[in-house]
Amino acid sequence: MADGLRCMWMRGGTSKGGYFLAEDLPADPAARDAFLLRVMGSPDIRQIDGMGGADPLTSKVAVVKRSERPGVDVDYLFLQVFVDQPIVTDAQNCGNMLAGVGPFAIERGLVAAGDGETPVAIFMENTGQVAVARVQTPGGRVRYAGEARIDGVPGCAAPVPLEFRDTAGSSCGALLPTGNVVDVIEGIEATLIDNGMPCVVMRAGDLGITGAETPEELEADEALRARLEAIRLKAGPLMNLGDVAGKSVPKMTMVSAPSGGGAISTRTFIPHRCHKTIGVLGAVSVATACLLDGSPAAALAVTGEGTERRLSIEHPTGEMTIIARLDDNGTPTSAAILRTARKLMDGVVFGD
Ligand code: NQM
Repeated sequence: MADGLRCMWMRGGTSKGGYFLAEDLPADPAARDAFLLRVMGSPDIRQIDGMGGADPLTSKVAVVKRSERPGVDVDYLFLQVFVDQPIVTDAQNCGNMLAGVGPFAIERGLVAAGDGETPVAIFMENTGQVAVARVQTPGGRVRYAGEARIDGVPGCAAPVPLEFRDTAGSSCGALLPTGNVVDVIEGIEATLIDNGMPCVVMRAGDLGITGAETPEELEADEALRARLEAIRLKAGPLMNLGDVAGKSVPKMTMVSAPSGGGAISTRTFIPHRCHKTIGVLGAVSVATACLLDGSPAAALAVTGEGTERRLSIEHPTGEMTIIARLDDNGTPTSAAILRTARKLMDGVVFGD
């Protein structure tokens, strides 16, 4: 690998990282992970000797290959490269990096571009579900420039709408892995939920915060962080995730009443750093918790009526709107979200 490996660096939603074809990476997972740690410059809180941006949101990898599954174009494996520990984990999915997968697959010739818009059906290997991305391809080429805006990213770009189906129980086996809408852990009422991302959803007020604090203020609160980690380590086994000490799930979301006209306000630890926004599938899971009668989130949320709900999930730098469809029993059946992506670099990356 002294000559480096082919790689595209992209922003996907509010995340950023390396996109690789599976065939370009070592087939042996241990060799692959050692290479990716070197590429990112981990473990090191500054990632000074690598491409990582010293933040879990910019230390991410997408591995893509042509799919052999019927009706699916490509398979996408997400890998989180820890910043400060020598860990590469596939224990979570990432709906933000997902936004770059469709454009990347078209650029690498895995999917033929139509003239105008190209739907790309993506099997998410981490959780075993399919998402459909619609990529702008005027004249048969990916267009990154456009007029869509997402909070957490300056400026605007071409829209990449993503639609998720059947995300319930993606990693935990059931939407509510304990069978309960509310569990009490360390004295705190929580909804343990997985609608695409395992999340522990708690009232901010129960943890002694207002829910309006900045991520920096929350990260500086050592007592809060210790309490969240104690809850998380107990929630992991209850959520069928086993020992989560070295895993990036479950995410820890503290909710409060909306303050900007949305459905709910959130602050999320992912799980040790506080997210500047919120993860895509994390937002889908939190939105779903808001729709469950009797949950701590439902008591605070403004969720509207009908079988199609637009739930604006407020976060520290804006909001993320989830469009949820519900069946006649009020059970969410699909979720859609708008993202954007941008190609930043295409070349060769070194990990020796
Ligand atoms: O929840 C951060 C992100 C994510 C994951 C995280 C994500 C998702 O913002 O689908 O996108 O929670 O680790 O990229």
